[in-house]
Amino acid sequence: MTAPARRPSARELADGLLAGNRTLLARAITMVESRRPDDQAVALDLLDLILPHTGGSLRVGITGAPGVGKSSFIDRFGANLVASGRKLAVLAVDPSSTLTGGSILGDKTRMQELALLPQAFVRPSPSAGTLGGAARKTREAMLLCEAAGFDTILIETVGVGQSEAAVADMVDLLALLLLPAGGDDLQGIKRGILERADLLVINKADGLLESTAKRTARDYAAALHVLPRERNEAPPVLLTSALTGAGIDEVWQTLLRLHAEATVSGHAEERRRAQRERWLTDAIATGIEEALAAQPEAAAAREAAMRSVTAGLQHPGRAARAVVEAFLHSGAKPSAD
Ligand SMILES: Nc1nc2c(ncn2[C@@H]2O[C@H](COP(=O)(O)OP(=O)(O)O)[C@@H](O)[C@H]2O)c(=O)[nH]1
Ligand SMILES: [Mg+2]
Repeated sequence: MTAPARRPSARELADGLLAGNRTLLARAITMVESRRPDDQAVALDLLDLILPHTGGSLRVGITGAPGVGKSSFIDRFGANLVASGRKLAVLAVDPSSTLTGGSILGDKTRMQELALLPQAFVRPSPSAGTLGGAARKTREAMLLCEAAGFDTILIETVGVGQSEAAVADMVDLLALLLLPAGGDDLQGIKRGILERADLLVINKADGLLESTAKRTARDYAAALHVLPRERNEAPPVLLTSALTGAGIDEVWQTLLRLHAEATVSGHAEERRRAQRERWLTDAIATGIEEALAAQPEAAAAREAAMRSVTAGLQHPGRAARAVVEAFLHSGAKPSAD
C-alpha cells in the first residue's frame, strides 16, 4: 500500500501553478472545491498568494439547454482559439454530465480535440448540491486558471434555473446557445436569461435544419428588439454549426468586438466591480450560514423556527429574529480558517 500523497502547501501550489504546472493547477482546484476545513485553509492562503496574478483573462459563459451543442461548440471554438495563440481553460459546470457517475464522461469525449492540446485545460466541476447547478467554487477555479497563465476562460453551464444567472454573475460576456426551432414561442426560454445574454447563437445550423435556423435567428432578433435591456443595444444573433465549424469564428470576432466596446465604455470594469461585490456578499452569507449550522443552539432554534413557520403558526420575520438572537447569544465563533 502506498501512502496517500502529502498535501501540498499553499506556497507549493502557488509556485507550481504560476509556473504553469497543470498537475498542480488541477490539484489546486480540487483543494478549493474541497469541503474539508484543512483543505479550505490551504485554499484561502493559496488564493491570497495568487490574487495579484488574476483578472487578466477574457471570461466567457456558454449556456443553453442540454443537447443544444455547448460542449461540441466549445470543442471547435476552443480549437480555433488555441490555433490563434490563446491559452484556453474550460470549466464545465454541467449537472447532466455529472449524472453518469461524478465525471464528465460525455463532455470529455465531446471535447476530444481540445483535451489533447497542451494550450488548453479542460476541467469538469462537480455541481452537486449547489444553487441551480452552478459549481460552488467556479469563481475560485477561474482565478486559479488565470494565475496559471490562461488568457481565455470558457464556462459551460447547462441553462436551467439559477445556474445561468450565477454564471452571468462571473463572466465578462455570456453567450446563449439555442436550437433551430419555432422561435415564435421563444422555445420557452426565460426572459431573464435573454435579458442577460450578450450574444445569441443558433447552433446546429446545418443540413436540413439550416433554413429553420435562419428563420429562428430572425425571430429572435425581432423579439429581442422589444425586450427591455440594461444596456440599449439588442444582442447580436449568430448562426453556427459545431458539426461543420460554420460561423464559429464569427462568434469569436463578435465577442472580441463586444468586449472592446464594453472596455471603452467602462461597462466591462463596472461589471467586474459589481461581480466582486456580489461575491463578497455571497461569501459572507455562506460564512454566516455555515457558522450557524455549526452552532448547536442556533441550529436547533432554526429547526424549531422552520417547524412553526411551515405549520403557519408564526410569521417568518418573527421566527427568523428568534434564530438570529439564539445565534448571537451562542458565542458562536467562525471556524479557524
Ligand atoms: N447537426 C448538428 N449536431 C450537433 C451540433 N452540435 C452538437 N450536435 C450534436 O448534438 C448532441 C449534443 O451535443 P453536446 O455538445 O453534448 O450538447 P450540450 O449538452 O449542450 O453540451 C450531440 O449528439 C452532438 O453531436 C451541430 O452544430 N450540428
Ligand atoms: Mg455539455
